[in-house]
Amino acid sequence: MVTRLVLVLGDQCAPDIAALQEADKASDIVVMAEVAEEASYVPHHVKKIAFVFSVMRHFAETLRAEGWQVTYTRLDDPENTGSIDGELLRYAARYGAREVLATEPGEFRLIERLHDMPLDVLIWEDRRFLARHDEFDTWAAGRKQLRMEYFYREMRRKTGILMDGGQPAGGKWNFDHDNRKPAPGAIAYSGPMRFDPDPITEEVLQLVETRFGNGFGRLRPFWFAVTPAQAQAHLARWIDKALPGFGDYQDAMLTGERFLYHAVIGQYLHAGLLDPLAVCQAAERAYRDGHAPINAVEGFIRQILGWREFIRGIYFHEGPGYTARNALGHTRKLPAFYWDAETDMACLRAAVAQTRDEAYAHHIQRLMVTGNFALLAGIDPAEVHEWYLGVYADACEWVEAPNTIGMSQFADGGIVGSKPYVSSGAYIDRMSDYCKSCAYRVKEKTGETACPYNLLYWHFLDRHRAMFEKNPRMANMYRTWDRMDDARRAAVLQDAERLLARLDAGGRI
Ligand code: FAD
Ligand code: DLZ
Ligand code: SF4
Repeated sequence: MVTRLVLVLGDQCAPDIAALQEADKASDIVVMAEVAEEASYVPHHVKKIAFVFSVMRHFAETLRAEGWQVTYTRLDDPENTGSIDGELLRYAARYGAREVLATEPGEFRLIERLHDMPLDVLIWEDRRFLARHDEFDTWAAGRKQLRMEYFYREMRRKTGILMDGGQPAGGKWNFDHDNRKPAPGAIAYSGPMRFDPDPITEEVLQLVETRFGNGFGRLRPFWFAVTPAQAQAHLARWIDKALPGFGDYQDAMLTGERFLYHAVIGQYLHAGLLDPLAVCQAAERAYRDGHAPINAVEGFIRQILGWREFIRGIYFHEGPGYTARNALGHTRKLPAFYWDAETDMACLRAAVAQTRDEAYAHHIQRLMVTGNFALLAGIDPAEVHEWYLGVYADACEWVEAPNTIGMSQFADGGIVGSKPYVSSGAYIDRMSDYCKSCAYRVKEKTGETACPYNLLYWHFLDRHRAMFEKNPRMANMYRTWDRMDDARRAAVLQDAERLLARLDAGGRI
């Protein structure tokens, strides 16, 4: 029998991944490889690297126990060629293989690399997603604007999730209106389930300490789930303890409460430890059993069935050039405080510090704190993209890029969002307790101690007037700006310029 190689990447550790479904256990050889290129093409958080390697090592053990032949390259293997294609070529030569079975990687960089190989590489679409590429493309064809809400309804109909005889459960498709409560006084959930490293993980942690000790982030305590059973236990506990509170406080931010009621499951879904449909079904059961209200359950399911699938559709629909887009022509360098949290802005300090410690920040921190500041300050979206792709444990390009380039930085010119997500400090003040402990004053609109978001907000609107003033969703903002007297407008712009000059000079902000 001819031996074929079966490639399983670090974010494809699911037992039913397409390439394994297509392979023959009796004759094919599974290739898994920890390689320097994947671990360093962006400055990954050390917890993320450890998570990927530990999940891979556990999955290789599972496959072996199921009777697969697995060749597993460790990062410190002296023969390691350092790249996925290098490892495939090495094993092809060793086993006399000509053919590689692969599941489509979640990044064009790697897809192109596989296509360029001097081997026959058969690539199957990743079947873990609920919408196939052709389904998304058919849905998108002929639409002037692609909006998540309509795509989400298709996904609800297709899966039957939260449907009652063709109608949406609870009588509405979307309960987002009920989900915008500001930060509560206290949180009745202690955060994600934490797992002590087992011997496999401990070995990985030591390797990461040795090889990436100077990398971004805190490695220990390392608490992520690294097996399907652990991820399942975490999910079950979250549904029990936190799902009922998810909807109400989805957009809230609280100092010292890094997770609030969020599920913290992105990395588990993407790696293959959790199945998205099963997660939605488990959440739906909590609603049907009366354990969680509809606004929480619908809000959560919309994130997975709606946003996650829609965002992936956009990535593959838009194609390889997407990450280079820069519709607003922003060129400023990413400030150093995105790496070291050395800033007097309490909101940014909290978001970056928890990113450094946990490789996690929730959606509103990513969108309205770190993302909002980068957009207002005119940071080069390619630098912003590289940062987000590196620092979060759940960052894979197919999901990170449309969120960063599109939703957060408006660098795609309005494909993901119909208007830029920009706000002054008032939004952060309403949704968090950060402003209370900040060196800046959120109520001040000009001057040395005025909140930087306030200054940069008007600067952004003013410098991009030609692009946005005709946008009906932004008309109010321009009306407010135009109603200010000339002297005040000039003072705001001058203070904003001064702030940006300080930023460019590397001064503390
Ligand atoms: P929850 O709030 O509990 O939601 C549950 C799940 O829904 C998430 O795990 C995720 O799988 C899905 N989901 C929610 N929002 C989105 C969304 N906007 N797009 C796609 N899926 C979503 N998400 C990533 O998975 N990887 C990324 O690299 C990533 N980068 C982002 C960058 C920026 C600038 C922004 C604004 C958002 C980004 N997101 C990314 C989306 C979102 O912030 C995260 O999915 C979420 O914070 C993960 O935390 P959670 O599991 O606690 O999410
Ligand atoms: C993220 C990541 C890292 C850090 N390391 C590896 C690795 O050593 N081997 C591997 O197969 N995959 C790794 N990954 C995940 C890949 O980068 C990911 O498959 C692609 O970026 C496509 O999403
Ligand atoms: Fe952030 Fe401005 Fe509030 Fe300070 S005052 S925490 S910079 S929003």
